[in-house]
Amino acid sequence: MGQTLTEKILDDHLVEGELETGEEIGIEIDQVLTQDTTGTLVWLQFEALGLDEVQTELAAQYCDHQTYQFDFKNTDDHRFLRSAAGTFGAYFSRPGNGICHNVHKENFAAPGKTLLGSDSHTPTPGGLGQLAIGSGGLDVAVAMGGGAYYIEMPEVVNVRLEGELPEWATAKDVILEMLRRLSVKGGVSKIFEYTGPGVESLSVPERTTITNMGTELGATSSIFPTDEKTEDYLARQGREDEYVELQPDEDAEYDDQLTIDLSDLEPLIAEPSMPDNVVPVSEVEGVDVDQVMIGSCTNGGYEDILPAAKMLEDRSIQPDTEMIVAPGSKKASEMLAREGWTAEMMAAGVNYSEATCGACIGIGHVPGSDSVSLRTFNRNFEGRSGIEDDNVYLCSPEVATAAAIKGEIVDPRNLAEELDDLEAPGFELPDQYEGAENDIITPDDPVDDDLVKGPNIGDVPLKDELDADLEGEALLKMEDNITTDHIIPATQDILMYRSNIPKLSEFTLSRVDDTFAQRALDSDGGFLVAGENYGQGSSREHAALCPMYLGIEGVLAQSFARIHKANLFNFGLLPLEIDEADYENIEQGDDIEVVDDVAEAVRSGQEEFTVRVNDDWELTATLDASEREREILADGGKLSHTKKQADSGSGAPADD
Ligand code: MIC
Ligand code: SF4
Repeated sequence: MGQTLTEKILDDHLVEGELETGEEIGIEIDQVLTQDTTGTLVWLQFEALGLDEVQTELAAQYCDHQTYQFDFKNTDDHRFLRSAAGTFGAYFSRPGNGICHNVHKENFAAPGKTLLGSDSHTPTPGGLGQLAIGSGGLDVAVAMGGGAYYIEMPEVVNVRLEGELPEWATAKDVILEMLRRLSVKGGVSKIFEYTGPGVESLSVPERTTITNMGTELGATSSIFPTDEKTEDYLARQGREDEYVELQPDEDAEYDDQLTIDLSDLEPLIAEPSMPDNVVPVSEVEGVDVDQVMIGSCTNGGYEDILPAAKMLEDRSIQPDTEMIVAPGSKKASEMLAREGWTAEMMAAGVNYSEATCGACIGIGHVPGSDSVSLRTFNRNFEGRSGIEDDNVYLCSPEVATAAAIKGEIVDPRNLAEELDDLEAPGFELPDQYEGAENDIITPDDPVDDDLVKGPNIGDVPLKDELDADLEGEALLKMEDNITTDHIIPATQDILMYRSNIPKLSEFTLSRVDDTFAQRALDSDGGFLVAGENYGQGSSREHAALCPMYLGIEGVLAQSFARIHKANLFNFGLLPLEIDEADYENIEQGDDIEVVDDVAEAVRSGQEEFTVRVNDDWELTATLDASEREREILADGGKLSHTKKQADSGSGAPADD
């Protein structure tokens, strides 16, 4: 039987298990990436594991999320990260050089290689045939030390693309269409493999917009085959020697298939406040727009900003609409500046920013109260922009720019009719991607060779082994689709404590209930209760580590998002699945007791657990975990587990 492209790459990297859907597999990781807000924990854990040198072919540390350095704590984090990259042997991308996914795509992404990153949008280079997966930081630290990365073998879904995009429809509309059809839960435990005749009509940057935002489907990854377009793109990046031809076998068998006819697509938009609230732009025409932002790892590339700049040439944006352009990389920014496009945008009224994530997580350009913001980003979770009752829409650069020109949401096809000299802009790839040559420090020529830790950088807390008895209050009951932005928000006031867990923990779930952290600290243990898809969104392991620090023992949820569930295991929190009726019956404040000898039951492979509520009624909860995950959980998390293994001589840290 033929293999899918995903299976081919996994097969090449398989160190444990078999490629059977749902079975746990261990794979070798070729490249890792990390960034400034998850990276400090990655290196602190790398150090705590006793590791002293990067073992993967390549490791890259980016400084991209908080590059304005409003507080010395951010600057200290960046200095620590530079020192860790120098000490342990990673590339270091300086603050302001751009968003990890954009800079990685330009400099390092390579077809056929595996990439693990402590950021949920790590799958971006799937657009050039790399199998890239997002994870918690501890998994990255272990992989960087040479250990395998473990996942459940996902279903591989064939997304067959036919036809070609019509004018004004873009790659963003392809992924918005996927979200419209499948929802933010639709990709959990799946890898989307794009095939079919429509693939060749899409450039590599367009493909990476699709693979980037596959994360919003909850997917493990998304990937495209490679072809002349991939080879050409790598050549323009000066890396043609890294091209490898990769195609699925003709008789490859997929777990599922869907078809998108590109020629049927039209400009789409995700309404507030979930990326799957997708409707045609024409349905929401006329909504007044206060702010327009172009940027992020989804649509902040040279190829995304160029169409916007062309649309703005010799035009002005509306005086009551602000437009901000934040390029995804300094290279893109430098090229646009050299070609004169930055000046065109500025002349039109654009506020031009440095290359950073920034506003995507509410750092800078926070929308005004009761206002509408149109962004080319990937997430519009409520409050993520920095203000609670926000109205953030997600769309393509073309739709965003049309709104800035008109001052209201408008289908760009209608605007083109109205303005008669507005044409669908399109874009050409540059002959050579050039610029920002001074912004990557290589491991061969590091700046520092010793760790530099500022006063805000603390140790990573450890948890004790799992107890036999688990009992406590249901401290918080939450609804469906709770994001890691709810659990630990990433706005500047909170983000600056990412390396200081005791302080950061004070903000745990504050966006849901600001009394939670103190109540958790005051109680002796306790549980969280949630609906479907608990922990979707960001990969931040702080969303498991902080509840652990506060003494939370476990989470009872209808279902979990993939990365967050792995993080719960990594920090020793019991993730139990419950059904909808039991979820409805549990009240916040109820007394929860897991009846069995929990430590023993977890180790022995028990799947069903009896949970007694208020000493009054019982429910059955399920633990879906591999043998390896059970051992990690019982040992109090992956750090304790790995140390224990090393101490007992049953394996070096990297063997985990
Ligand atoms: C995000 O988009 O939410 C982030 C900020 O990039 C996170 C990482 C983090 O929380 O630091 C992600 O996507 O994993
Ligand atoms: Fe940065 Fe936003 Fe991309 Fe996350 S989603 S990496 S915050 S640009």
